[in-house]
Amino acid sequence: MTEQGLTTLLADASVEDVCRTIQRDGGVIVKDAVDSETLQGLWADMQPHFETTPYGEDPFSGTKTRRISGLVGKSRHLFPVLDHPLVNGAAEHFLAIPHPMWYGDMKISVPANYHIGVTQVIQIHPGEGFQPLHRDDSVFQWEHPTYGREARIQVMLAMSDFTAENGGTRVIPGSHAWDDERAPSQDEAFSTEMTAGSILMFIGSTFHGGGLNSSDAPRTGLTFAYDLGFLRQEENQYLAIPIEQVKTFPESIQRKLGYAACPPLMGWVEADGKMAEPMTLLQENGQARSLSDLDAVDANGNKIATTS
Ligand SMILES: O=C(O)CCC(=O)C(=O)O
Ligand SMILES: [Fe+2]
Repeated sequence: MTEQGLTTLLADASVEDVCRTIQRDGGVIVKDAVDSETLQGLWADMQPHFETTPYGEDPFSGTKTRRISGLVGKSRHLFPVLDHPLVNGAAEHFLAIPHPMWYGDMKISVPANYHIGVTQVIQIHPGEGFQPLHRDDSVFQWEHPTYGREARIQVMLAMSDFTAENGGTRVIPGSHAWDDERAPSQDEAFSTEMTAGSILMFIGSTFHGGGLNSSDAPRTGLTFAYDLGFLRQEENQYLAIPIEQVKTFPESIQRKLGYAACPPLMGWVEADGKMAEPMTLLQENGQARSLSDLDAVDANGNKIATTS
């Protein structure tokens, strides 16, 4: 366990390095993970929303903090961040874990997938205090030690520099391993210091919270979560983004919004008289992809149909 804040890796780090560090410490920082063109695009797209978004009204939201949500519908510059190979690699590693189950007398292995759980730009203004330390998997009332798997991986992109003075996210390294009896304390938390374009990634069981801003400028971060595909999304993506707009998005983003079903059966919708993937509803003359096409495998790794 580290005695320091989280480790910072460079953007050319491997998925294995990222996952090993998260597994050990509960989180990791990746420097310069997002290019300046994407960052500038995000700033431009968010600008009008800063002007119309009020401060929060409670200590968790922050009474000197602005939160802009529903980001997938507000900025296509978010797409490369959602598709970032290190983020997707970490989400695959921690969330898309096959689960064994019986199908009649056959022991099968069914993979999970992941979808977007929440999207938010969080702008902490001068004078804001510490946000209470918390675990983001609390929304699922998740137990700790976890049920052998994580529920969420959270990403925080620094849109402006994060420092100890301006409210850089406070993280307690190693706290993902704590049980539910142990309280978090600011004495054990470290501020995330990273330059704009860098990302902080942590798992849902890691204690963290927004920092106190004693500087004279706002701190701006863009956060999103990937959640286990069979858990309800914290921010309702189906209601946040009109389906006609979702139809214009690339397939990878549609799937991440939750229009892919999670094997074996979660999230289906009737189409052509079949239990089909919601993706079918997004395609012009879409052929219903029956859930029996999903990817369960038997003990020998052979693909099997789970319904029919
Ligand atoms: O703004 C931050 O640095 C963290 C915010 C956070 O953890 C939350 O709102 O859940
Ligand atoms: Fe949080």
